[in-house]
Amino acid sequence: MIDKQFEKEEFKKSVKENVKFLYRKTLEEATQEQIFQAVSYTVKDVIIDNWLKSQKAYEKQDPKIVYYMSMEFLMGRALGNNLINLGAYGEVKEALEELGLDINCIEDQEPDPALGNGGLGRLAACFLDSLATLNYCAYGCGIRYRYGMFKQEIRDGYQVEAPDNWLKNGYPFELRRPEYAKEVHFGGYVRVEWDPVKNENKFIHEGYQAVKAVPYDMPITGYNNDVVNTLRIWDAEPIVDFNLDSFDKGDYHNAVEQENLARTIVEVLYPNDNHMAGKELRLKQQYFFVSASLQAAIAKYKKTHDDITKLHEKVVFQMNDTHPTVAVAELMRLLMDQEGLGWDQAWDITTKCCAYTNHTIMSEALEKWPIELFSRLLPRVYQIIEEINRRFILEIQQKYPGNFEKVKKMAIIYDGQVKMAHLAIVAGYSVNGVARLHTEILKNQELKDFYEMMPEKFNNKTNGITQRRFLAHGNPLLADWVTDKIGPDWITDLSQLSKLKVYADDEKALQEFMTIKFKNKERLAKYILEHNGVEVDPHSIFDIQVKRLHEYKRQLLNILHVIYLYNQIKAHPEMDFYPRTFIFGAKASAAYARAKKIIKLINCVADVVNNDASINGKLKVVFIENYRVSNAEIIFAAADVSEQISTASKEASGTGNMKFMLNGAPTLGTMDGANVEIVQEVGEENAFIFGMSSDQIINYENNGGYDPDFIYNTDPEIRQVLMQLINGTFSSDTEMFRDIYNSLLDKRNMPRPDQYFILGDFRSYAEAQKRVEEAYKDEKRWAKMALLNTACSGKFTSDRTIQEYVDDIWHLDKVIVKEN
Ligand code: GL9
Repeated sequence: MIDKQFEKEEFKKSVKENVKFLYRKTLEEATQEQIFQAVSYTVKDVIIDNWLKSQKAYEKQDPKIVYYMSMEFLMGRALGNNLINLGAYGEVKEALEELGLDINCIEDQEPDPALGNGGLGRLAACFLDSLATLNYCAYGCGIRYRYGMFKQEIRDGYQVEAPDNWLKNGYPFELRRPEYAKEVHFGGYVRVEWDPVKNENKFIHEGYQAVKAVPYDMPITGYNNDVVNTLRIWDAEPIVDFNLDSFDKGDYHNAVEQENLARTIVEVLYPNDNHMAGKELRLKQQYFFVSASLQAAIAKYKKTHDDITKLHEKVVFQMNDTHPTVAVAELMRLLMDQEGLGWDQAWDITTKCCAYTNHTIMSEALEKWPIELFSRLLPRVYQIIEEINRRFILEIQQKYPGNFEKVKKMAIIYDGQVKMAHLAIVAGYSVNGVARLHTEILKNQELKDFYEMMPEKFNNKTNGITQRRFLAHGNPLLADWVTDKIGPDWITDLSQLSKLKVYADDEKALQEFMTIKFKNKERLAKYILEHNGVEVDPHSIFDIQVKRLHEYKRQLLNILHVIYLYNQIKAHPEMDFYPRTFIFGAKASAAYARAKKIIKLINCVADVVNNDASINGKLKVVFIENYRVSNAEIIFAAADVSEQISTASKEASGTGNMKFMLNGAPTLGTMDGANVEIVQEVGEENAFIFGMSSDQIINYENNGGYDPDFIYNTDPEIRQVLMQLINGTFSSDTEMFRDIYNSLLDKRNMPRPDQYFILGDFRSYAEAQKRVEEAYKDEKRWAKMALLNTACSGKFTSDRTIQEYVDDIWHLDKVIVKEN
């Protein structure tokens, strides 16, 4: 099963040779970073053989290809994951040990490629892993940002952003492919010319600025099947020849601008989560990678097929949120202006090739571009969108004669803006949400009009996560235990985990399970001590909330509850209280002032609580700096409680919730996103559910009647907690948290005070937390709950999600690469 290249002796030899070849050093002289590079090159060698083999198999079998178009791929480190999927992790670990090296230290040398913000980008990464593992031919298409998600430092309790220069030492797992470079054009104007031969107008784009898109390919290894797919991310380079040319022509200004465009376009990932910044450069990024990816896909298709009108038989473009939906118009442009098709034919193909996934109902995330900006930047593409819009409005009027409200609500271009979601729904043949509840809300609320007009397009695909990274790699102790109990098939068939249910009352098994949890808690405690300088007790309950910082995710509810507990312990020192460690990890968007203040609040509360000797260490608060994929793996493995406490209806799915569950942490959560399905799988008695339902929340939002002020005035304990935000308890500057306080109570808040119903859910949350404590005190009961969470998490593998996409949307063919 293990590839020959991973014979230990050969592997060791190869690493030594690479160190010599790359750095002219012996192993003893090389730094850990250099050894990481050498090890990675050895692994890449093996991967490249499989990559070539996969390519050959694809050429021979000619399968349909999915292009997963995404502005974000939050890949995390590649070395360990590749070793897992090659079935060589154990072998390599031993080989390195024999060389006197620790595989964990070597893995730690790798930069954590963070070309994504959060759930949406990580989902894309999990999908690529599952596609390769399930033997499907797939390309990820994205951007090779010079700087990924910023590094977060906490200074004096504040978030400080530092650039993430992930390419500084060179990235061993990427391959530059200049032979596949494409040109992308911006600005200029469209000249219309009569074509007397074809008897129709020709549209000629002129006076534009051009950028060269150069692809870098990263290998995506499947699990133990020799499949290697490709993540193709595009870099921008100036077009040198054109430059000199225009310089000769005296067009110096334009030449410089073009250089600048190439330099700035892929410079940095926008660090926004569920929020649209509306910056011109962002639209440039979108068009840049979409145009290059589509050109490459068409060129690849044409190499082996001569009928472009059958493109949809071999190609599907999945648009990850609205970010790449300009693809619809760009594909029309390429089919008409480059391939010479007429409108109707081009539209027929486009609407059979494009599908759209919606990832949020947060209104501030909806992408809308001013027509002034759009038409200036992409004049020909804008023209095409105008025509798509004109034809769509005719359809609306035909279906709903005289109903101008419908046109107003559904048009693609309205109020001087291009609405990208509308474009995606009109042109896409599939529109999916990412959890059952989310899809229902789309159908019945947010996208109701579209659902009524085209119900056949709408479908649900509940998100999933890859167990290869989040169990096999992140939690080796539990992975080995599971394999010991039920065999190794769970690695590619997570439904196997249900076989663990027979151990739910087996005391020995429960003990083993909790011993592993304890060891993982010790591992995290060590990490926290090393990185935060805080000592935490692995015997305490590890209660963890890690995710992007956003008001709707309600980290504020969590920390206000911590303050409430602190008050309780201080007021009743004799009170029975099980020691608890509240762990947070979250990046706030650099421009999201209130989110950053909440980070400061968490750290200020931590300062007070952690240093108050009078509470005997019963309560600890830790903010883990720079939460990212690599430390997430350690964090999930160590969790006792999974905090999933978003305002019901707001979290489209969540995927962290699934990673906690897989690792044996019960959910403390609202009936939101995929939590609903988690509870269905594990049973309500093995989760801690609280808070208002999405119906209640939506009802308040539509009809009013929510009054946080009343709660504040009638619940003295809540009132005390809120007063402490502004009376100097956690900061000598009493104005420090005024904005947070006001956000909950000030009537001038739009659309209303306490927009996310924190006070409304507070009591219910506190009561659920009490139930957590009671359950945890009963060791056997808790162990059973924890084990059942792992045992019931089979549904939430991204393998299941991908198979559903394949069956219902993509219709891909399986490809065999590994001969037996
Ligand atoms: C998100 C949703 O907020 C999550 O609930 C969902 O699990 C993921 C994946 O479907 O998508 N939508 C969204 O805009 N983000 C999500 O995480 N944010 C980013 O990561 C940019």
